[in-house]
Amino acid sequence: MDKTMNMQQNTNGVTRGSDAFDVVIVGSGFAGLFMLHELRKRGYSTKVFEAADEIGGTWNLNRYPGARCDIESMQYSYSFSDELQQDWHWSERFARQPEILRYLNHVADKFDLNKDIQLNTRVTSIVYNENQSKWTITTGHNDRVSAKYCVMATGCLSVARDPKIPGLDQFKGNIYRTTNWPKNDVSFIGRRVAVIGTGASGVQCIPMIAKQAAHLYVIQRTPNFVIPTDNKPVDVEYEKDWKSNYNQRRSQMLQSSGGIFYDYDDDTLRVNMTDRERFEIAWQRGGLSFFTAFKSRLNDNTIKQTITYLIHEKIREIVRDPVVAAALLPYDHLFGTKRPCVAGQYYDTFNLENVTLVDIRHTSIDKITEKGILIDDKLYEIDDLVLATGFDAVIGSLLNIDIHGRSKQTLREKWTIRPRTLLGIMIADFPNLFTITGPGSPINLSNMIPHIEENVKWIIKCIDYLNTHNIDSIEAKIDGQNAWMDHVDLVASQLSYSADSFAGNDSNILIKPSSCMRYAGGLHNYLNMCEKVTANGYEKFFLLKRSP
Ligand code: N01
Repeated sequence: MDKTMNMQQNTNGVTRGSDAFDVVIVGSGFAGLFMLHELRKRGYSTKVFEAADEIGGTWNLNRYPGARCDIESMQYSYSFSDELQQDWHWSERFARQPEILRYLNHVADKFDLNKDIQLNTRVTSIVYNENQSKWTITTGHNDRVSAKYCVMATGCLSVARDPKIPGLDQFKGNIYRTTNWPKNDVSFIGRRVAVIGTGASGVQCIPMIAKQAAHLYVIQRTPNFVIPTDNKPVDVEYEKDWKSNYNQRRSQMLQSSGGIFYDYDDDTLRVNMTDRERFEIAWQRGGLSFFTAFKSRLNDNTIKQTITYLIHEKIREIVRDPVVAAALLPYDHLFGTKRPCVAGQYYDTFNLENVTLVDIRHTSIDKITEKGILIDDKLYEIDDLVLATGFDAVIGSLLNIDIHGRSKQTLREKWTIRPRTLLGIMIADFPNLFTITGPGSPINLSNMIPHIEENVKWIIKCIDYLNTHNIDSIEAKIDGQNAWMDHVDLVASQLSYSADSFAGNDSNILIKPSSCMRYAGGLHNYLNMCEKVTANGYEKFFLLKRSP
């Protein structure tokens, strides 16, 4: 239904009315919620569309057993409200998915955000009207609204990727996806289960499923480095310490490469410590702060080789069967050239009698049958199949929407060869459309929450600037965008980051980015560059003045 618009000018000179908004936000995860909060605080009329039946984005959908954040809870949280960070109590050092979702619901309630969020509504198209400098947003219910600005808070990890394995639809048992786990409890007690995929999600659910299943087959194509967690309940002293030093630590996080505060690094560890001693301390402490024990040398391939060697040694120590241990050793990349996984008890799981590792690096799954998985003529009979095969990451959620920019060009056409943005925030030919943690930003190479918060602040500052300077639209310049993506590639190659380590290389990704999608030079450097662009009056962007 095409609704009649009832428009008027607000004090910012922006059109608004019952179906016309200053800003439409797509998505209600960490990014969408904070964006809404900040826009409303400044008086911009804002509407959020959310496809799911609950807020929370990735943290709503990824309910698989063992789902947990690999950044410490005190740091994987909003910094914008001191009252919020003082009041909220995290129960575990690394929060589980249900607690993170409770936190997001608490934030939405506390700041009265729900009233501007429309759930169960998928945005299907977003079309730019050049004459009016406005976007028309259409939903799956055929609602149509307009907005001066669009903010894509669609998340990097929201579109599931099913593997293209013949016969998947023939399987008669249950199929579960880590990317979209059912809300009801799933029991694997007494069941024969297979998990396909050993990425960040797979390695977290495997130890949990192994505790219940009669037998678990782990189908592994590429082994990853899996760092343990020193997860434990948050104790009173630790919490008190964080809550009394939050401001200082949050700003230290922004000055770090990973957006993480660490209370130890290679400077604070003993100077004459051997690499093995450093490694042992880091391994015991676990989590992503593992990196910091070698912080100042991580650009050096020798230390990457040393850490790789020491982790291999650890795996051989933990896993009793030498053949299984050998199959679990990452072989195609050095430590530090791909985001490592974090999970408790991962390698120990392969000592359990009821767990079988099926290594398919030299072969592939022939097909799925009614009864199970056929690999090299051997049928693994199962009752339940868990697909931990990941996401059409970063670009999937954007390309799923029919986005038409200037001259009716579609984003899909623009990104045929590779996704291109300026700073991961704006795209040439798509004026007034912002992407939070878009391709070309650090994405999950840093703590996502400070990254999201800083992107939101940049966008808010930009919209305020446009309004106070009577500017109608902002748009990335093509040469600025190309220069940014060249820089992203250069940094990735300097650090030996593999181009497709995140994008996935499965054949069902329609558009295969040929280069790195993430800025690997560190959150601190990225934010400095964003700040510089703003300070220089939005260099590398076109600013079009409003006609008198
Ligand atoms: O997905 P992935 P994910 N046959 O793409 C395998 C974040 N995250 O959901 O490597 C057999 O990493 C594939 O094998 P290969 C985190 O940012 C964070 O696990 O392509 N196997 C791989 O093993 C992460 O980067 C947290 O050879 C097939 C796996 O499936 C991102 O999410 C927790 C296959 C996919 O791994 C994505 O992680 C969870 C096939 N046909 C996730 N197709 C934390 O904060 C694919 N695979 C802790």
